[in-house]
Amino acid sequence: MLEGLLVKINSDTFTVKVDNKYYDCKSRGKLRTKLRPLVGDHVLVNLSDLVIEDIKERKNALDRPQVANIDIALVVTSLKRPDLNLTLLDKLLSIITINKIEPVIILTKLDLTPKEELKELTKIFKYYESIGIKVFKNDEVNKIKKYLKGHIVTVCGQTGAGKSSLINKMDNTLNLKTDEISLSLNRGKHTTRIVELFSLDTFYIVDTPGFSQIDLDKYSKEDIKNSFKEFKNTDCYFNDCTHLNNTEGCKVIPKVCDGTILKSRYENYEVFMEETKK
Ligand SMILES: Nc1nc2c(ncn2[C@@H]2O[C@H](COP(=O)(O)OP(=O)(O)O)[C@@H](O)[C@H]2O)c(=O)[nH]1
Ligand SMILES: [Mg+2]
Ligand SMILES: [Zn+2]
Repeated sequence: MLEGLLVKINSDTFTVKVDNKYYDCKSRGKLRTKLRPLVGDHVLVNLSDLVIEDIKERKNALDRPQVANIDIALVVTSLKRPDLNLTLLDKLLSIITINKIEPVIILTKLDLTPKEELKELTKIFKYYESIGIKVFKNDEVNKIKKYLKGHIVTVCGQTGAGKSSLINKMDNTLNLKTDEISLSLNRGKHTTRIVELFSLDTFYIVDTPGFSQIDLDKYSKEDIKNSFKEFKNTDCYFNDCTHLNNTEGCKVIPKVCDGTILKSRYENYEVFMEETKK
């Protein structure tokens, strides 16, 4: 048996890359009921009968898109059409962080944004950089590619944000469809979902149709709290402090008041804590 990387799933055909060759395989029925192989999985394949025999332990697994072992998630963030949505951005950053994936913000549609507005937005994104999140503009293709070297990457963000366009810019031989009809319009229709990791020169990337609604109810309040990394630097001494409702002695709330912590981040935190499971 050989180890390979599962790079594509089309219904029940699993394409596995072994030593730079691609094999279309089936998955063992027994294994499939236990754990369905995901794109990004390191699998053991039997090349004589083209069957996936086993899945190696995963570092992480996401629902949307259905992928495993992702190192970096590019949060493709449109400033206009669709307009910047800081709540969605913060929610994606939290979910990605909870899943032990590094989030990277990619800004799009700067060309559609008036100059004065861009100035204000620049301040906001400086804040994200200050809390340790990389921020690129979508025209910084070479810088982005350099940063992704050696990693398995996914994109996420709203439909129409410019995810497929970005991947096309990174490899113009891919020709991914852009401007696809919003997924919600297709609801009800049965469409085959293909998930594929594209192999670029030095990294792998998966495209997704995007989404605008995500639930936090499978995450705990503790998960959400820990995903706001900037709260950890405030030495709020109370380990069980929720940083909510003017908790006495809280070291986070004063930093929101004095502007050290971005107000919209804190407001989103309050919303997310309400949305998590009880
Ligand atoms: N003006 C402008 N249009 C963009 C930019 N990025 C993407 N688009 C356009 O936005 C639309 C949606 O892009 P697409 O890549 O399909 O978005 P996706 O749904 O996130 O994959 C397409 O018409 C793109 O040409 C950008 O930076 N500026
Ligand atoms: Mg797309
Ligand atoms: Zn606190």
